[in-house]
Amino acid sequence: MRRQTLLFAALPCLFLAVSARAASPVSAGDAPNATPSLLRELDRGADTVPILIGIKDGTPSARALRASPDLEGEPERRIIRVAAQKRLAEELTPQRLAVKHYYESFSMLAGTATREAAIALAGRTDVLWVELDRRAHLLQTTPQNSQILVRSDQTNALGFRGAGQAIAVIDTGVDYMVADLGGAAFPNTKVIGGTDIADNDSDPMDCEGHGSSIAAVAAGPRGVAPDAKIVAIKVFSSKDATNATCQDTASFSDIIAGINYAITNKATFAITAINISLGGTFDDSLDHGYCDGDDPGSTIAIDAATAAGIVVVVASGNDALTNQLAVPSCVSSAVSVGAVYPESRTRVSWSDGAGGVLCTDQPASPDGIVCFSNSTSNLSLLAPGAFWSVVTKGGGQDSFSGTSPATAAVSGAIVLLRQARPDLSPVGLVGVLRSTGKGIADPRNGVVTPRIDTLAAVQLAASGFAVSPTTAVDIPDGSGSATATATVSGFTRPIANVQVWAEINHPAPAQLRVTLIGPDGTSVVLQDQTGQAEHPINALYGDTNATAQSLGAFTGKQANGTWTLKVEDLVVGVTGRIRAFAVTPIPLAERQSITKRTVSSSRVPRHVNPRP
Ligand SMILES: [Ca+2]
Ligand SMILES: [Ca+2]
Repeated sequence: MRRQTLLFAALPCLFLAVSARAASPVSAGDAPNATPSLLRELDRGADTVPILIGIKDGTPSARALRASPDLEGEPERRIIRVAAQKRLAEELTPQRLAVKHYYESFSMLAGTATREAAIALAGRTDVLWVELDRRAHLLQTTPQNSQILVRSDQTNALGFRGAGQAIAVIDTGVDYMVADLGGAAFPNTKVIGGTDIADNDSDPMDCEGHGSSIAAVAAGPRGVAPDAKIVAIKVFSSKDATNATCQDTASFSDIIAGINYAITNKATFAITAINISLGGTFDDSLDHGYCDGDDPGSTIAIDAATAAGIVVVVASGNDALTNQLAVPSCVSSAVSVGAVYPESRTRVSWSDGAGGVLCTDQPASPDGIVCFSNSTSNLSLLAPGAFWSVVTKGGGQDSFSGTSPATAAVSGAIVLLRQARPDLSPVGLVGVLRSTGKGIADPRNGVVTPRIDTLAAVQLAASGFAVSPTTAVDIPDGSGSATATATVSGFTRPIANVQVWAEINHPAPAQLRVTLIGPDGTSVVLQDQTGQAEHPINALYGDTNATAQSLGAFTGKQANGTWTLKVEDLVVGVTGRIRAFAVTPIPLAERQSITKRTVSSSRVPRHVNPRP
């Protein structure tokens, strides 16, 4: 059931686990027969519009003919209808109306009109109506449980579908001939670019199916960002010329070459995220925090991609480990992803890939962590990682499970959020997903990690989240302090509380004192010389992590201004750096405000609650 064979082995191996411009507004009076949707499109400033035109040609209406059918008269009506359509088209000339379809069976014409012609048509006495020729999306059946859990179906319905962005999938290739993934020769409308690094050719046809299913979870019609594009970067060698099977493993140098390709081609393909549902485990059972020192090659590559504005999303691995993540998901600048269930099952057992059972969940329930999902304190996010029903190589449907599809879901979520918040940096995008996610406790190790909620993420007000622009502040060893700052602006209400995301790559957090200082100088110690070696600080204080002193000191204060995270390393020997700092002010609840101020609800400023 789990795609285990290509998954984990020892470290050298890998697992697969409109443009708008100013235009004068158009009123219904200017274009009396225009439908509201066409008026809205014209108001947006469109130069040309695809339209359908209802024509009065003297023939009985479709409704009248349904009431009194007249089959004998139909050949004559066809001639009359098309003649009327052609007269109108000739009068307008192709410059003003480029005809797409004449319809002999309907009193209707389709084409693309200039703005001026569309308005003129909507005022003619021989035109019944003019409507916008809408674009149809593939009609989905009911959304699958994973989409419902992370609310990507609701997010998509708001128009956040990932248009204009691409996800680079570093994997086994992508079957671009499958209808859900473009259904045409490479490159096509879905798989817009890519390469085959492993076989050193330009054709990234999938040799396994894993990469195709990853692309489908991230950007397929039943995935998280159905309008996003895919850049297919193949890093597994095909065993034969027909790409029927892949080699079992890929090399890290090829994965790094894939990251290099994505950075080089970022602008060409508008790449927002790199998806790496691959990795290898450490060959020991020790606690491993961030592994920048263990894998400097991946670290340089992922740091560079992040600096170039690309979010690198990496699977945590499927080894049921509770004290380490797979390489390279353990790199501090990678966004590591673990798996939860999207639905209930009485009992689920997962294979170890060698004929045995790796682990069993009994029962499995929505938001329960899947027992194979690797976890430790530096895990970034959780997402659905079981029972994705998506297309695979060759076009069949697959039930796809693992931290691999969970990672693809996060790549899709990054793209949705980027569409809503083009202002956010890679770290900011991850920070919003973390701050708006639902905290899920891992019963195996007590680590609490946010499960993505795409709707809450896209609806978080810009004033309700501030992130530090710097992401690698060195902490002095043994004395002094390092600081990172985040500036809140436009937050109009007093705060009930504040939530802080702090990520500090340090091998011995017990050497650290971490303090939050508000805009007015109020300070609260978040963490004071506590923690465990090789368990770096990756905290959501005020949400999933407790604080040394109460955050209540900030209640009722104003949020606007500069917030400071101060980190002191009190013991000489080893040190580290601040990787991320963000502040999420939580407004006093509207109900409280109404009670206190007794104002009418319509006058209370509306805010999107960051934690609905
Ligand atoms: Ca190839
Ligand atoms: Ca130190």
